[in-house]
Amino acid sequence: SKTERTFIAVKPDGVQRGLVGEIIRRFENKGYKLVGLKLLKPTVEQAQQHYSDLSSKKFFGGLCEYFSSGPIVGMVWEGLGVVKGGRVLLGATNPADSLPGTIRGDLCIDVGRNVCHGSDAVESAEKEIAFWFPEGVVSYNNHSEGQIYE
Ligand code: DAT
Ligand code: MG
Repeated sequence: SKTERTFIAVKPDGVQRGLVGEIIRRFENKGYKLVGLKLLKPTVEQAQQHYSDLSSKKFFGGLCEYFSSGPIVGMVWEGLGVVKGGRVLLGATNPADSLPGTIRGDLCIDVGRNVCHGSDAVESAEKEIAFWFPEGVVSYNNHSEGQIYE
């Protein structure tokens, strides 16, 4: 449905490298609707919770250290198929495999510094949105909706 939502984050490397606007631009240009946005510095505990599914991986410690090393921009985007479509905009997890035209394919090199996060399923998106936006998201009418959807 048009109200499907996903959690997208610009990771600390993306913020430090000045890529926030570039990443937001790609979601805006696609036609997705921004319903949540905040700059925050995750604690290590928040990073561990966010990535809890990966706690058995050997890179988990480094991943959580990196994710909590500086501010991130957390966002909630809404639109038809936005969870899968958001992952398409991000590109493959490892930038070595991400196609040109994707955020990771165009903007980064190392899997451990891949500039952005995107929920991988509707269910995990709901969990991540509740975790990072416990206060809820913003409700408003998008004046372009009739131009984006038939
Ligand atoms: P994604 O971010 O595409 O959902 P993931 O959930 O499998 O990928 O992993 C989360 C993050 O962990 C990923 O963005 C970068 C890091 N990561 C994944 N695999 C890694 C690896 N083999 N070595 C180092 N970091 C890795
Ligand atoms: Mg993931």
